[in-house]
Amino acid sequence: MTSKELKALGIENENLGGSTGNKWFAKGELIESYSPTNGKLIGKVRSTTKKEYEKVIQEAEKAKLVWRDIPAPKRGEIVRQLGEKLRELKPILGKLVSYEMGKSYQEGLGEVQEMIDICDFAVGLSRQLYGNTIHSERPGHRMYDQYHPLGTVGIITAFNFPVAVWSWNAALALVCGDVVVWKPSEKTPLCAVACQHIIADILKANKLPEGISSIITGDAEVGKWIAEDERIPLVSATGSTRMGKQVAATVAQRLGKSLLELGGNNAIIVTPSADLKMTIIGAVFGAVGTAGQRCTSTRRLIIHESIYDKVKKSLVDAYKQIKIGDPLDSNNHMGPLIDTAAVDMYLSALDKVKAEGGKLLTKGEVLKGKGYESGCYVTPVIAEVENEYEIVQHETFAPILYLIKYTGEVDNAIALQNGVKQGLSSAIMTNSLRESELFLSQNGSDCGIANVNIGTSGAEIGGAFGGEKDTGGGRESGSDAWKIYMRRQTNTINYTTNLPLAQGIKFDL
Ligand code: UN1
Repeated sequence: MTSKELKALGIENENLGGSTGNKWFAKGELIESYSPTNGKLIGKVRSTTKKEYEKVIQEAEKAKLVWRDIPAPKRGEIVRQLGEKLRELKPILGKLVSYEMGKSYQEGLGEVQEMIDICDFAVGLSRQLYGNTIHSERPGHRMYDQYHPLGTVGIITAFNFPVAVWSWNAALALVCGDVVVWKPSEKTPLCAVACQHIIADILKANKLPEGISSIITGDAEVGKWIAEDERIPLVSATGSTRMGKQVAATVAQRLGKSLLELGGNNAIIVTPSADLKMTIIGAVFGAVGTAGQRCTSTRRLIIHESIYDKVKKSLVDAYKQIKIGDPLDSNNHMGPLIDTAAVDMYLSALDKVKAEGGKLLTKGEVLKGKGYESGCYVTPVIAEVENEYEIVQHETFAPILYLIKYTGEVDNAIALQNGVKQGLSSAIMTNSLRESELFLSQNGSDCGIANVNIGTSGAEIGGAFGGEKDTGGGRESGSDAWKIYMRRQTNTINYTTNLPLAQGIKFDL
């Protein structure tokens, strides 16, 4: 990525981190961003100090009074402009995502497409923030519920979707009349700087207060300020279950709301009637796409014993075709892990698989030599395991795919699929209506996302996104996920000259 391309996204060698609108001021410690693709320094960002954080929140407090008073469809117009700008910048922003995070260029573009899609969704939504009307039990009374803006929404995001997750939250929050304060991952700060430049320019061009969109940069400590802050009624956090539990506990202490989108341990059930070609493509993309660093990545394949050996062989053959290298080179399927700490976690997970009795079907190693200088490239692994292994129960953010055999009916496979703490995404490959309906029923998958004849990753923004159990229970993006960004109010109006009481209570003076 050239410095000219970076400049077009507002990125300099050294960037002032935290900003409200286009005012960049953070002067804390330097965060250096290295590309996992080649180990080169891309740029530096200053982290936000506590004093600067205060300034951000004060700006947000001022801006929210103006923003909530602007009609929702007019707020939608601002989000429409954001979507337009993203369309224009898609090739270059997609490239930055790929370069700073390490996912393939195609997936970088796909991530920016998710941003565009959520903007389109939010624009339509800005005319559909509906409440219900309710028939009152009292004569001459009318009841309805309506949704009002919440105020300031804190957004904490992870490195693996360094731009899209912000947009899922920000696009909805903005049409809902909220202002947003974003703490991006310290591993991908430049993607955040680029997004903030885009939205800040739009706010400026429309003469809107800068505090409508802010970023604060830094580590978990900065995230904690958001979680503790009573001026932030909703905190949306994406990341590990460990992080989510800390955020949830802190936010709950002050009775704030949290929207949590945490770890997954996603499985595909492969039944005897599965279309094997579709299964292999879905499983391989799910397991090695984004180098296994999506929260929706396929981590487990639960395969019926009658087709187990066939599926295993096809997978091992497919893995031989996978080209690993610079994600910006379209010949490669898989790029690097985010950093060398992630590589260490991958290696330690493989040791644990072996120690617990698992068998690796492909070699798990760190690649060396030309093109692999960053030390972040690893080979994707297929391992035969038991579902109960401690390591299988754990989400490892790496391209490790576990094969688990099931016998008998599909109920056994569903029990294995549900037999983990996480509950994000799940899938079944089947041509049996009975199996498919059972999987989607109350006795089926316990996940927030349950798919039939597609893989576990690559959800569209139109549906609500999130999961149960250790995944945190939150829902982002489509369907009616917008409701969490607003406060609900029930209104009852009496248009008579009498005051009848509800429940038929008599109270005469
Ligand atoms: C994530 O990994 O945090 O379903 C989000 C998918 C993407 C989003 C993943 N639409 O894989």
